[in-house]
Amino acid sequence: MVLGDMDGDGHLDAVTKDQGTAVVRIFYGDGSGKSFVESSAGLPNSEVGDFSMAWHDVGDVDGNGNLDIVIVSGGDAVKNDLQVLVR
Ligand SMILES: [Ca+2]
Ligand SMILES: [Ca+2]
Repeated sequence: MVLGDMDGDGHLDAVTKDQGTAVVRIFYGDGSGKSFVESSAGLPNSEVGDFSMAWHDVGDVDGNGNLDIVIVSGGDAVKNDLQVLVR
């Protein structure tokens, strides 16, 4: 899980992946630190591969001010795959 303000409302949100799958989910925080609302809206490519992801993080890759999700997939010792979900 990584934290970042994915929707720009000033409150931290949590970006997770399902255990054993390649599905990314965002849980939007309300600023209380106690309540999060799950949404996959804006993640049309969240199913990123047939193998489990090894690592994911958030950062503004394209410099537009919105955090993007960067995923490095693993599972094959020879081939790794880099995916960027640009927002
Ligand atoms: Ca937020
Ligand atoms: Ca961006």
